[in-house]
Amino acid sequence: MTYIVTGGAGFIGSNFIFYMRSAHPDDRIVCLDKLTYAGNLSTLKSVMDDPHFRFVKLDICDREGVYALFEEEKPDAVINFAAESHVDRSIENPSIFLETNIIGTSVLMDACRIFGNIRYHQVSTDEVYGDLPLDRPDLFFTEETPIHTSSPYSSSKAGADLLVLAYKRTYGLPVTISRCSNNYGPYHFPEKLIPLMIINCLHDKPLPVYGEGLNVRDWLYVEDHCKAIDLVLQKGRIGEVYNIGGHNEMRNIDIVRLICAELHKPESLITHVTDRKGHDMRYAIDPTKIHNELGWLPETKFENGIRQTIAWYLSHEDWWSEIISGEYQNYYQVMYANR
Ligand code: NAD
Ligand code: TDX
Repeated sequence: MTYIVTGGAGFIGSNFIFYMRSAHPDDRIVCLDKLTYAGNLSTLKSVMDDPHFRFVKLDICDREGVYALFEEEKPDAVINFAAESHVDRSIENPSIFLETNIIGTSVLMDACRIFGNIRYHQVSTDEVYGDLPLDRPDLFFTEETPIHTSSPYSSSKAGADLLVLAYKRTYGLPVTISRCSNNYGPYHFPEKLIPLMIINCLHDKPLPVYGEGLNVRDWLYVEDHCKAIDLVLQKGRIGEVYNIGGHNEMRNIDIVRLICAELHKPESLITHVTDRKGHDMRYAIDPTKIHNELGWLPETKFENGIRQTIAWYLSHEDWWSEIISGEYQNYYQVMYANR
């Protein structure tokens, strides 16, 4: 099998490539990535010389380039991780989110149609369901929960999901969609909550918690997500959506306190800053469908996963110090100064 994995130089895509190389060593992976600010070639250095791996720098919106790659590689399946993925950036500049997340998805699916009805998997998010109230812990997102988005990011992901289902109905493209909750683990870009707090803690810098920090996210270790996608790819029913999540709901403030405790830093570093616009209150996935149909269950307990993740950041300073030394400083200044 040859898989085209888009966005493989980012957080989840790279972890997926590592997982697939070890779970299916005979399969070939072609990673297509534009290398935006969020993509890092250094992340992929352990597979760069692997004969079953190829890296191609390409924008998923570049129709000519994408078609040429499909013609050359004749992939059996495409797994689309490529996206603009940060909610805060989408609030500042929505247009690139529409370009990459919607137009890019359509270009990839057109290539799948034209070059032989190729199997297509869309990596989506629980954010397409909007949010749940804090006072209804009995409510969860199922695959039947209506789409009800809050941010330009989640709206662009929802738009892409609708397009994926339309390509199935209109053209008979063999598609699946997975909608996962918040991931954490190695190679998570330091603009996101967990790595940002770990790195700020290590520098004794303020820990900027939006609002009161009572918002709840349902955290899943990235490798559990990768295993779920592999299962959907191998055994999922065509045209179906699968929710992925591990029933691990945590308040932001508790995550930040836990990071302080693990790193032996004082909670006085915590600084409450202006809340995110349109901030979703609670995400919580009901993973019954993927469990019943495909036998998936999360394997990593949060208490172990977060310790492993913190240990990873401690031992990979070379990876993140390079990232935060460049353009990231401007980003941080714009997003957090005077907040
Ligand atoms: P990320 O921002 O870390 O990585 C995105 C990757 O896509 C980068 O390597 C970037 O260079 C690449 N990319 C961006 N635009 C591109 C383009 N036009 N053409 C080609 N490549 C491009 O994102 P992530 O956190 O790894 O998320 C991957 C996918 O999973 C996204 O689709 C996201 O919506 C989804 N998702 C993420 C989470 C999470 O918690 N991080 C949860 C659920 C779903
Ligand atoms: O500095 C911060 N302070 C803070 O309080 C940051 C960066 C975040 N937060 C809060 C906002 C959220 O409630 O932490 C929570 C998590 O924030 P993010 O890490 O930005 O993730 P989130 O907005 O929940 O979205 C993530 O999960 C779903 C991914 O970035 C998306 O790509 C995915 O679809």
